Amino acid sequence: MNAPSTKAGFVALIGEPNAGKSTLLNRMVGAKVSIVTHKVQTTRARIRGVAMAENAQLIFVDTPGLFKPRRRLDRAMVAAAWGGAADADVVVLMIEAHRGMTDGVKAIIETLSERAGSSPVALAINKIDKVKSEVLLALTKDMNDAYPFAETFLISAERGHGCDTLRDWLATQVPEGPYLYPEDQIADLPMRMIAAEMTREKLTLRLHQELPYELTVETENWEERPDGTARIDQLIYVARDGHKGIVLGKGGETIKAVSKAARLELEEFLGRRVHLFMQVKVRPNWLEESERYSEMGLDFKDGNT
Ligand SMILES: Nc1nc2c(ncn2[C@@H]2O[C@H](COP(=O)(O)OP(=O)(O)OP(=O)(O)O)[C@@H](O)[C@H]2O)c(=O)[nH]1
Ligand SMILES: [Mg+2]
Repeated sequence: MNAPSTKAGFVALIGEPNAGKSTLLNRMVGAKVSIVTHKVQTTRARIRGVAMAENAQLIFVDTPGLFKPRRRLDRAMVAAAWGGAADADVVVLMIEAHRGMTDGVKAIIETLSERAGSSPVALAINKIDKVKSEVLLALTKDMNDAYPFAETFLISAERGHGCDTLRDWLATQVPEGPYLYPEDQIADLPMRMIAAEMTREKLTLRLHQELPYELTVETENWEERPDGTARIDQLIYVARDGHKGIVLGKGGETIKAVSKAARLELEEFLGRRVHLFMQVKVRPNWLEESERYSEMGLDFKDGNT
């Protein structure tokens, strides 16, 4: 008897910032590998998460949101997102049910067929928990009139509605072939980067206005200790003097709270104790330094185009 055949392929999740791409990736993987906030432009680089659907291995590629870039970092993020779509076996365009066909969505559709090449593109209308079903019917029609989607799914990435159906369909779309990752692997991202992202999420949730967009977090050192704990040192780069004080907070209360929240999440992820240390550094030019981009997993040159 022949061994049951396996399938494996890449599924790119693209869409406007805040569409719920990272939430969907985490749901599909069954663990939090990509950070989520209520703010736009949370994800900065491509993040891969691995999910199994019976005999198919789906490698979900979370991407930064697509928007009109202004700065070098924006351009590198948008290039990374489109690059994810170009490399994928299947593309899922996520939009928000309550926002509908925004100008941003229209702009994505304009270049979508060129970018996706011959890969099928599915539409996932997310956040259906926020609208009435009549809205969904009309939106499904309008979107399919605007683009020949292979299939449309109505989902709530947060609550899980429709996600199994989407996953099962995606499994039918990836090519036959051996698994690309060990079956127990859930992410393809170095732990030091996951740890830095967790801290950046906590900072983004606490800091206001532009500040989250003007900082970056790097894990400088990771030391495994004989007692089974880990000592992790992180650097938070801010662009302005004034920002340092805001990140620290009165009497250091902001950084303390951020550090505690990040540590708890990291301990849960790793299943062991962590000693987390953070330092804030003012580096006015970090947004123009190629090393910062490679640490984030972005291509510095992409920011030039
Ligand atoms: N009501 C509702 N909220 C959702 C749903 N899915 C995601 N969200 C929320 O939408 C916000 C954005 O979610 P993310 O997953 O960070 O969105 P994203 O597309 O990855 O955003 P960027 O990384 O900025 O491009 C978060 O506050 C989520 O909790 C959903 O199905 N329903
Ligand atoms: Mg995201």
